[in-house]
Amino acid sequence: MLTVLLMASMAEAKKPKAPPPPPVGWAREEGWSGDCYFPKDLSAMNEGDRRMERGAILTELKNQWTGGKDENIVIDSRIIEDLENVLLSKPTMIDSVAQGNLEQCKAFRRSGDLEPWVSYLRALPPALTKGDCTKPFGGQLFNYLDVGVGWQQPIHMCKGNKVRVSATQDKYRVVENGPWITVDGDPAVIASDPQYPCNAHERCFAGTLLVKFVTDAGVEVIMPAGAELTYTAPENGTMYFGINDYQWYDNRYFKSSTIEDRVALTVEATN
Ligand SMILES: [Ca+2]
Repeated sequence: MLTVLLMASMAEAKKPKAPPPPPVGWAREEGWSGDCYFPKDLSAMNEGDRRMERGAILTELKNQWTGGKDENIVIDSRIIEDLENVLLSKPTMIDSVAQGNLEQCKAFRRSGDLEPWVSYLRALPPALTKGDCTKPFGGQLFNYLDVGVGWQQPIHMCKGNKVRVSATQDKYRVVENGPWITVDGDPAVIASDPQYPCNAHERCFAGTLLVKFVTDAGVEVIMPAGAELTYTAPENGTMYFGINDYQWYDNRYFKSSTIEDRVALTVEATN
C-alpha cells in the first residue's frame, strides 16, 4: 500500500507543469514597463456575448491609444477616429485587430519604439475597407442624351446593383444628310468597322444607344441598349452612355419648326 502511494506521488511530481492560462484583459509580462490588453477568446463565445465583448475590447483599446493607460502611448486622434469608424461599421474585424494590436503592444514593450504600432494602426482602415463599395446606385436618374459627344453620364454602381435603362424614341442622325434614326440605330448600317465602339454584336448598328460598364479594376464591356436594357453590375464599377459612332461633329437631333427632339434616358434601380 505504501509503495503504491509513493509511486503515485512520484508520478504526480514528474508530470510536466501545465502552461499557465493566457492572461485576459490588462496584463504585463516580466520586464515590461506597462500593460498590454489580452482579448478574451471570442471564438468560444456565443454570438450575443461576442457582440458585447467586442464593444468592451474597443473601449479598452481606445483608452490605451488615447493615453488613458500610459502617458507614453498616445496615438494621433485622427488615426484612432478613422479606425473606430471602420470598426463600428465592421465589428467582426475587432477580433483580429485586437490580436494584431496585442502583438504591436508586446513589441512596443520590448523595444520602446511606438512608430511601428502607429503605422500598423494607420494602415488598418484602408486595408479593412479595400474593395468595399461606398457608392451604390439606388433610386432613379433622368437625363437627356447628348448625341454630340462620346461616353457620358457616369453612374457608379456596386456589384450586384441592377438597373433598367430606358430611352425615348426621339430622332437624330449620325451622318450629314443621313437618315433620321432612333436609339435602335440605323438598321441599314451594320457597325462592323472597328472604329465603332460596338462592332461585334448583331445589334450594333450605326447610332445605336450603347451602355458601357467599366469595373473599378478597369475591365470594360460595351453593349447595345436600344430602347431598353436591364443590367446587373458584375463588379463595382461605372456605367456610361453613348451612341455607336466615332465622329461627333456631324450628329444632329431632328428639329421641327418649333421643337427639337431629345432622347430622354431613365436609369432606374430595380433591386
Ligand atoms: Ca457621326
